[in-house]
Amino acid sequence: MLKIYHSKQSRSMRVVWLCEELGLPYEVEHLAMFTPEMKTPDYLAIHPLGKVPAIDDGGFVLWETGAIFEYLVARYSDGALIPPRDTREGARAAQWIGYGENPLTIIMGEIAAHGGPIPENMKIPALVERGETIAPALVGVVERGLGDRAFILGENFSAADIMLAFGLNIARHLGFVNEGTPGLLDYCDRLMARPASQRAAAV
Ligand SMILES: N[C@@H](CCC(=O)N[C@@H](CS)C(=O)NCC(=O)O)C(=O)O
Repeated sequence: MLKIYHSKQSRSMRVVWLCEELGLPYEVEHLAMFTPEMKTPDYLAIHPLGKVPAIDDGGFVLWETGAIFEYLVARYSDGALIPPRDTREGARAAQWIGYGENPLTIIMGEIAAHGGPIPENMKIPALVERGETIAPALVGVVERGLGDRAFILGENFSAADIMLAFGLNIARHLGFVNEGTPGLLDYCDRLMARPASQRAAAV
């Protein structure tokens, strides 16, 4: 069975959510964030930087959320959730899947982590300062991309929405998604109300 290396409330939630949307059976190995258990030789053999997510699919190990998404959808879905790569819609999905990680989640994650839970000796205050300067523009890109549509690709939910939701939720927690961005507030609520995202959040 597909194994997902996962830390609660981390990026790996997106992989669990995708599997829930696909109805794909999986098992989870939990790793505690910012602890030595993520940096053991055994786990570094799975993910070379000792991060999550990573998957092990019958001995095939893969890391990087975007690559995991493409692999799981190509292998286990009927094409739902990521349109074919050789179509414009597929290229647009790749654009938002990429953007959902870098810069959106990278920058929001840096502000949240370096302004909060990481150990003091790992904190870099300049990352918080830089992130707070560019965060409104990063969120604005998604707001304009979404427009008045239900999902980022249009009327249909896709894996790109999962990728964006994670970064936007951190942005919301940090106050960059707020009453001044009502379309994004509704978008976040719509995504987090999906039964699959709620099941994933509980894993
Ligand atoms: N671009 C990578 C980022 C992976 C990443 O930074 N994961 C975080 C979880 S939110 C992590 O494992 N951090 C622990 C650490 O850096 O030690 C991906 O999307 O898979």
